[in-house]
Amino acid sequence: MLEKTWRWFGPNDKISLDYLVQMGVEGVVTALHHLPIGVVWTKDEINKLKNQIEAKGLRWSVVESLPVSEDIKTKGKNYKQHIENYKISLKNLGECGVDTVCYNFMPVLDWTRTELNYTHKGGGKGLYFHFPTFVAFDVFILKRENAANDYPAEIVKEAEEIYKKMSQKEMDDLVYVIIVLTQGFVNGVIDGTVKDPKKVFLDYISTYKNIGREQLQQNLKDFIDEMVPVCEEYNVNLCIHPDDPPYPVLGMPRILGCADDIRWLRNANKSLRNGLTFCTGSLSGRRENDLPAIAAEFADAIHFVHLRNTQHLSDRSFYESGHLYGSLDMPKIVETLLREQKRRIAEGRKDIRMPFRPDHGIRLLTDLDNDIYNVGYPLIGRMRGLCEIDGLQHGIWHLL
Ligand code: DNO
Repeated sequence: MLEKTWRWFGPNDKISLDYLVQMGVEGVVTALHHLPIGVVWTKDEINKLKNQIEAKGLRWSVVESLPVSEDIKTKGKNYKQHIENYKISLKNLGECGVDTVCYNFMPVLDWTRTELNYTHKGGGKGLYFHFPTFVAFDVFILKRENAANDYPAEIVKEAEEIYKKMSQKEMDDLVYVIIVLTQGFVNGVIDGTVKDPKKVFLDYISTYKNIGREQLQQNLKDFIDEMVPVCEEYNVNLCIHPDDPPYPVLGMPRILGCADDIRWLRNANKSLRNGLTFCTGSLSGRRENDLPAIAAEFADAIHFVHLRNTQHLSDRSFYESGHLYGSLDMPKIVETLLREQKRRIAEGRKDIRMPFRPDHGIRLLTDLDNDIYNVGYPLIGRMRGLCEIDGLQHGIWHLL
């Protein structure tokens, strides 16, 4: 069965490793969160964290993330240095026995949501992406040049209505949610202390002025081609996280959002080290994506799994609907992954753990009492997801 993992944000996380043990977690998903993007992860630092995890009888299952700097994505001024540093970090991780490394190649922003307190039945609260509100942010609040041309006229109109009704505080909050709050703890480029986040953000966006889809693909391919030989030598599996949402935003390209994109990725470098984080929630942002089919087609290159469900709404809007229930066929997805695991076992492959983590969670019960958890990562809501998926996988495994 898929290894049960949990995203843990390091020693300052309010959810302790002891809690993880109580919940039946097997593997920890974490990173050296205290280090700035682009520096070398030394063996000392890696082992310090690894020893803490192992002292509790857990395994450091996946690195999420070893962040790829903007200079690597854009081939900026520190490109060469950052590529070298990334290689050394991979080598060090491999030598310390940490063999699965997640990263993403999204320009400037990592994941994007417009609201953090979408209210569910009975008062649980979760994350929401309201497309017209995002357009209002882009066109009317950020005022990115020519942004309106990127959207259908009726959506821009709806966005304008939303904007006109917003107070200054609501606008500031939206900026903070999109640029800072959902980013900081996952290695965002803009920290909460900058005076004018909108201005800094627009400056970052402008670095992509001359980088279209093909150029970004080329930069990703160059990055992968540099890393794969190191991964082969030190036994590390790289797994790119899909774009969330999985289409271009804010005038910048996004290149990992659908089956065609993943086909491109796998063809760009055929080594299995060039693998995928199969994130159901991210890929579900394009409703035409057939998640079980994507899982089946790329099964052999899936090194890490994020499971959560989504409820599609009109246009491109959606809310996060927990783990089992929603628009996605979670049993079918889990069945596909378990079949792949059986296949790997039969083939004698070594990478049979196939770690999954319950991705995000609705804030439930005591999660609502305070704001001590990172956005999207509450205790009870995620534990519910862990249990639901684990029950599901036990049932399916029994029947396979
Ligand atoms: C959000 C996460 C992402 C993810 C990175 C991986 O909740 O899924 O921030 O960790 O994109 O590099």
